[in-house]
Amino acid sequence: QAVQQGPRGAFIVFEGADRAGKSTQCQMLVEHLQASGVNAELWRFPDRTTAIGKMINSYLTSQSEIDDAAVHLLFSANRWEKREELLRKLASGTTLVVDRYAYSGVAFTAAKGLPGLDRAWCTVPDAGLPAPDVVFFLSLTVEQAAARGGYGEERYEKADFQRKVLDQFQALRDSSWRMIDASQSIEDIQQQLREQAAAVVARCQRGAAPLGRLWE
Ligand code: NYM
Ligand code: MG
Repeated sequence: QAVQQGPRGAFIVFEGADRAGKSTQCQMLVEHLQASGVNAELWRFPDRTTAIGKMINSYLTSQSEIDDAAVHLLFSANRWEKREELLRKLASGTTLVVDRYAYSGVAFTAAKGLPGLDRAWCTVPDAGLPAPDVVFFLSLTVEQAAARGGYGEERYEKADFQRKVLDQFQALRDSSWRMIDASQSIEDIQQQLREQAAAVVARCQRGAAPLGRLWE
């Protein structure tokens, strides 16, 4: 466990189905935080740069087939392998804005509806990971996503599957979640995120919020 000296950074996660605008909003939020003098970094899961991440990338781009349970564990392992660095960054005062986390991990696998791979099973590998201080859930229906030009070419980017993913996300909501209507303009969404993020960053700086653990 990293020793904390001085105020810790905030652990901010973005979740949502594909095409909700998470990457755009994350990028804008990090730039805004940095411009306001907050030490902040943009992270994303899956982190496709590691050895495990490369296996995940090959699966998502359909260059390889991996057993559904096995690939679920790879997505989780990809978070565990970044845990130490994540804790170190937060302890040293860096705020992390993270594009997807374990909620995506559970929602996408559970949406497959496979026997044995229900939501309860899916949460087990991620239990005990650092819990985010806040989860911004960018909420967009499949119809709204389609109206935006639809999905890309990667595995999972199909309307029927995304509907099931949204159902799974609903069941994973907890008190850390803030629901954001992602059908608003980019600027309006960003404004709300900035206000809410500022409050979370301030709370962490005051030391008023110990970092929790996920699903324990
Ligand atoms: N995804 C993401 C999972 O299936 N499990 C996970 O644990 C995570 C973090 O990967 N369709 C899925 C959701 C996305 C895909 O994510 C790639 P992105 O943000 O499009 O690179
Ligand atoms: Mg995507």
